[in-house]
Amino acid sequence: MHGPILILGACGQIGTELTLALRERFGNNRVIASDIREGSELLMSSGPFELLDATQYEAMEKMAVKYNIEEAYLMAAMLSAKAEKFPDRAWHLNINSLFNLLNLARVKKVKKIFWPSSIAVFGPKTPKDCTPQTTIMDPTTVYGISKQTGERWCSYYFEKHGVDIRSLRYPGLISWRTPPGGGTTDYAIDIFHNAIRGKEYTCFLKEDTKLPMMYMDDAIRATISIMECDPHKIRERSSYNIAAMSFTPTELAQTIEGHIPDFKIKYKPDFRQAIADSWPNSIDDSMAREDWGWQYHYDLKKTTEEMLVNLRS
Ligand code: AKB
Repeated sequence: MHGPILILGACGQIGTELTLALRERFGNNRVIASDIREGSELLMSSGPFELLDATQYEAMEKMAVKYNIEEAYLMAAMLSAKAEKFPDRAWHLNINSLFNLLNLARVKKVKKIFWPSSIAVFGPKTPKDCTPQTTIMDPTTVYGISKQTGERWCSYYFEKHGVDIRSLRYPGLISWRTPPGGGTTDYAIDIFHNAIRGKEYTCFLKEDTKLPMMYMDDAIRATISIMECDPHKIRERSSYNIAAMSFTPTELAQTIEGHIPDFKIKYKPDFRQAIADSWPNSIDDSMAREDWGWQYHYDLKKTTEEMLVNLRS
């Protein structure tokens, strides 16, 4: 039987879906959700919940001991657009929460940990197309700098302290259950909410801005799959590139128009354009495929269908 699992930042976009998926897989009571605020009705009613600030080491340690936690997922983070507005808060949250979890694993209070990185670790000098696993990384955003630093710490704790850390560089994630907040790729979700309400959408990125994206079900499957992988197969202890699809706002709008012919979009780029321009167009995930069998299931067409069906119901 699987030991108890702790989710830190369980009420956010990824945390909510991950908690629900793990509860379905291992049983509701084996997955302890925690966050600094309460989450959706479904999350709160489906299993244990604890108020917990991931930047507080003692509180995290107390929780690990209370539930005899075996593995923990740290999903609390401030995303790219918001982090540009609050650099100090972003650094504090993104780095100290990771440090706490790494230290908790170092003293063996948890056995295995997951921490998400992002395509934001790359920057303007990184090759844009089919960005390799190992390449130039010169992030120009607060969020990207925190993720790149985090990756180095993950690798360090694995090498020096034998911490069993697993990590993925998520692209923009598209989901319908929980709203995103503060990201640059959020347009790819907002657009669906406007489309189903028959509203014109004003996109904050330029029409030809191509970014790597993934449907949430694929991201959750990738996360669970790397956590279940035999440790000897994991060659990369900083973070793995993973990929599914890449598209521009125009391509997404055209796919939506295939279902909602009178859907309208206009473009009014803001400060998020500079963030998007510094990120890759597409990602080479061959190492994840080779090491632990990663393969996406959802392309743009299938993602669009799923988003429209679920948001309508
Ligand atoms: C963001 O837009 O900040 C995130 C990310 C790509 O990590 N979705």
